[in-house]
Amino acid sequence: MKRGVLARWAAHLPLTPRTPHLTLGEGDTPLIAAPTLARDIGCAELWLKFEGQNPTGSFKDRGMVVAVAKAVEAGAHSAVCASTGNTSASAAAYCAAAGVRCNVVVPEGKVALGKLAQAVAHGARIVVLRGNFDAALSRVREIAQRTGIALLNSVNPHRIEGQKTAAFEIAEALGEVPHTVALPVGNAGNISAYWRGFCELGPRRPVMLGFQATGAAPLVSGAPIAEPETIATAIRIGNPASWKTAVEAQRDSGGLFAAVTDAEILAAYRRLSSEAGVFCEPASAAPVAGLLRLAQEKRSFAGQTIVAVLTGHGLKDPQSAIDAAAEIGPAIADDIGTLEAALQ
Ligand code: AN7
Repeated sequence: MKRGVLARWAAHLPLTPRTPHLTLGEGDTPLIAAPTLARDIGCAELWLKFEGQNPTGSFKDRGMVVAVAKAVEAGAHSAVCASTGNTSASAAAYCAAAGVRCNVVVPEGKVALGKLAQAVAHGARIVVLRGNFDAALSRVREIAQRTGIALLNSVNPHRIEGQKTAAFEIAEALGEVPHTVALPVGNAGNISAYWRGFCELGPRRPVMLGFQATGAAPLVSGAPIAEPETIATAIRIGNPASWKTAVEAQRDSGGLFAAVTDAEILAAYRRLSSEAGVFCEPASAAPVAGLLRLAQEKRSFAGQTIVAVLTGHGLKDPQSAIDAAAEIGPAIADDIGTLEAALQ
């Protein structure tokens, strides 16, 4: 079978004979069953679309492979993005593979360690900005416009084109379109991309549910948030660039935006890893937290097939996992009796 988003979905992507055949093996991520969560949500089936299994550990790879390939096709030698972490890790990896210089601008102090490690490892130039993601994005948009350097954020339409392929995979794997799709929403590119994918597939479309963190929920309040705050640093975004298309997805699908607290996100994060065996990063637990909340508020999902999109891998943010767990005890003596007692 053909590997990678460009090869598999060529007919649905804006490729030409001059587009390089770039791939790191992205896409084809699994749908994983989560029966205990499905029971509590009250649906027939809950499937976790685990995008953490992409090459750099997040959904960004689907769009990045298209954006970087198109940038190379257009003759770019360098690229830039603003990022809460995953975009920079993905951009750095695909630029490395394509021989493009990568520059990433990240908000000070709010990027999970694994993501920063990836950007460093792949040789990106990292600029730390005294400001949040929204400030970083507005600066790099201006720089890209002024200099012509390739912009790799999801305001680049090729990113959305690549990310829509996840919708194709879901429909293919289930043999039908699910009733409901739930996603975490930050800059709102991904929910826009899924909606585009489902619209291209045909008239049967899912209800789109977008979940934000309470401290960073502009799509819920209806106005930008100047100082977004959440433990889910990936979605610590106050003024989503794809606001308009995200609202269209919500409205045209009969869906909704809702906010979940950091405590609800962490509870869902722990249940996903300890009950479903799927280790995602905190932001990715937001849709599961949201579905559990809606079920508690008596919204009925009876008989439904639901897909929750788990956007990034838990290893991206090991500190959150350690902080969320019971304390690990001190080292014990290397002695069989002591060990046996410790394991009782
Ligand atoms: C794990 O990397 O914005 O609503 O700069 O990393 O399409 O922005 C990350 C976003 C959800 C939100 N889950 O997706 C970045 C960045 C994870 C993420 C989102 C992000 P969008």
